[in-house]
Amino acid sequence: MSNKRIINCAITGAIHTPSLSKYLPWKPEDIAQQAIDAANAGAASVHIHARSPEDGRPSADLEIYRQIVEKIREKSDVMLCLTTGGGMGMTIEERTAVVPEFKPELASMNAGSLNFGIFPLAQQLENADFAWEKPFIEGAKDFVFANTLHAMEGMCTIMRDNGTKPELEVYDVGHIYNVKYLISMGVLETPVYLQFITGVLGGIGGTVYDLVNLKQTADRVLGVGTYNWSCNSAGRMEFPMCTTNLFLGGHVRVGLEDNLFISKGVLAKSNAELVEKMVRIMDEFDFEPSTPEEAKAMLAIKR
Ligand code: KMH
Ligand code: ZN
Repeated sequence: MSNKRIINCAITGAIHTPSLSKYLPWKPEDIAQQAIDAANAGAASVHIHARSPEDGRPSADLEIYRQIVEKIREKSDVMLCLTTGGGMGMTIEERTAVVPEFKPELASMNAGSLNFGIFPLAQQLENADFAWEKPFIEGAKDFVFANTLHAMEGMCTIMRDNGTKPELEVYDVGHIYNVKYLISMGVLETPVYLQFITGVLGGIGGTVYDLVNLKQTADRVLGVGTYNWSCNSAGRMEFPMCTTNLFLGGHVRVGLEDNLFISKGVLAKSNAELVEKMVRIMDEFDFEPSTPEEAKAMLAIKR
């Protein structure tokens, strides 16, 4: 087994809000700069969401994406993984428009529907800087993140037609069966790239048992050798889960989208700081971060 592993860095997301950490980037230039710094620290892929430059609210505005994408592409050869998960309340069309527009190497493709139970975060938003933050997070209690089979087939087709590899966001074992269906429909090509997202209330938990369950289900349902996989976990289990996944043969995702802390009670000052910690852990166990070129070869990205 090679000792090279891909570090994916999820820069800002659409869940954490500005008042939860002053280090969460939300202006386009800050999102781009943190992505460039994360790449310089060892990330081969950066996962990008756009936010309003006025108040940090998740945005589907292609002009904001353009500012971010152009700045990163100017300064770095890191792989771009643009979100098509978007943010709560966006339509599938709004979410997917980034793919034909920017033809990124990777785009997230959420592999099923789920409840998205992030509402407990609202307790930390009593004195939020922006009025939208608390109601937005509270709204998650009555929100289903809808990714129907019809929508997923459509999104995969758009990605296939634009030469973008789907990074398949798998939040639970059932989503692996959805991936099998999408392969059988000819809209996904093997080897597929799975991102096991653990620890979201509504999906699978964030424990080693859950990770092994996902891996074993993928081996059985999709077949060994037909997929590559990475993992991440919401909150404090980010580093334990990523470290475990290295030994299973998988890749890792860190970043402020999933986890705001560098250690117990200490906010990470940047995405690069989280990537640097991952690189240190990898080095301790003789793993090496792959370059973007090596990552493309591993994931069979032709662009
Ligand atoms: N924020 C993650 C839990 C996406 O952008 O498409 C989900 C995510 C999905 O990364
Ligand atoms: Zn995301």
